[in-house]
Amino acid sequence: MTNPSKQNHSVSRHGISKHIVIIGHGAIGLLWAHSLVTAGHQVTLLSHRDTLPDSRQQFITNDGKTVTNNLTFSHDFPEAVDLVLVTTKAYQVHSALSPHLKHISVPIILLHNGMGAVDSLAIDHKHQVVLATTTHGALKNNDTLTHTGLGNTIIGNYQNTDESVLQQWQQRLHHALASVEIHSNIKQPLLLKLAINCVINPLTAIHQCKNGELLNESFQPQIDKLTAELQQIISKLDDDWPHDEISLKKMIMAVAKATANNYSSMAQDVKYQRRTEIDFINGYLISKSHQLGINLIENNELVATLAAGS
Ligand code: KPL
Repeated sequence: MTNPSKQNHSVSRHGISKHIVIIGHGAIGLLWAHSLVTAGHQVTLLSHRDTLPDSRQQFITNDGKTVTNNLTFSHDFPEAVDLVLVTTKAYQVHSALSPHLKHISVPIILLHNGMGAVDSLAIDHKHQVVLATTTHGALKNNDTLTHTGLGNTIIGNYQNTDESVLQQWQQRLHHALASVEIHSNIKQPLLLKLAINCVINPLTAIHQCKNGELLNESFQPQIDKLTAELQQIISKLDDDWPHDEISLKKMIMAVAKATANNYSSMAQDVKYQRRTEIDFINGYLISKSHQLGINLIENNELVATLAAGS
């Protein structure tokens, strides 16, 4: 896709301006779009909506400033692109990216909750694929995006991305929306986020409660059993998994505490009767458990309870 002759060589605050295509204009896609545009980059937000969103979009920064940015929404994949950032829901990654995949020769970053979406893509050895996870909080309301919580984004090579290329993107992305770090074994932070989501998301969705309510004593026996199962399977999926049951539970409860006033994405999906990402969260580990001959009783029960309620 990169066509050097057509590249925009204007200078951003931190070097040459790049053209980034963002697929998925939910809260996290818009957060990156506003942040990258503010840092001087060119951004195209790919949309499949019949009516494209208004280009005038409000951005309320984490320190409370309101900025209006002109964002470019398009139905068509542009030419002369330097990076593709995919921020759709996990179950949309395949349909959103597949039509463009064969034309893309620049790095693709997949940033979504859950795991396994990359397995459904027809990527070949030429594709440079980076996986990412973030803890930033953002809320989308009509044409206003509020950056509700500062966080951290971790990126790592999944296939074929040179270390130097990864480092250049880490720096550009970090300047736009700090912090961004590289992890040499991206599977590890993804599995940790997955474990956190396997507990917080379905429980808050079933009970329609805020994340912080999971700190209540009444939830602890179920969270303990879930954590034991998660530890059992994840330690088999990553040879260098650094956690034990106790430290894993601490990490999960720390996120519940840090996001105590939030409704998880899954609690909101259930409330608004939208499809959830359960297949890519607990469902991902359940499918791995079949391959490994492990029975994830608690996780299966959560999935069944959610399905029964929908
Ligand atoms: O990622 C999240 C989600 O809601 O999907 C957590 C970490 C649970 C924060 O709400």
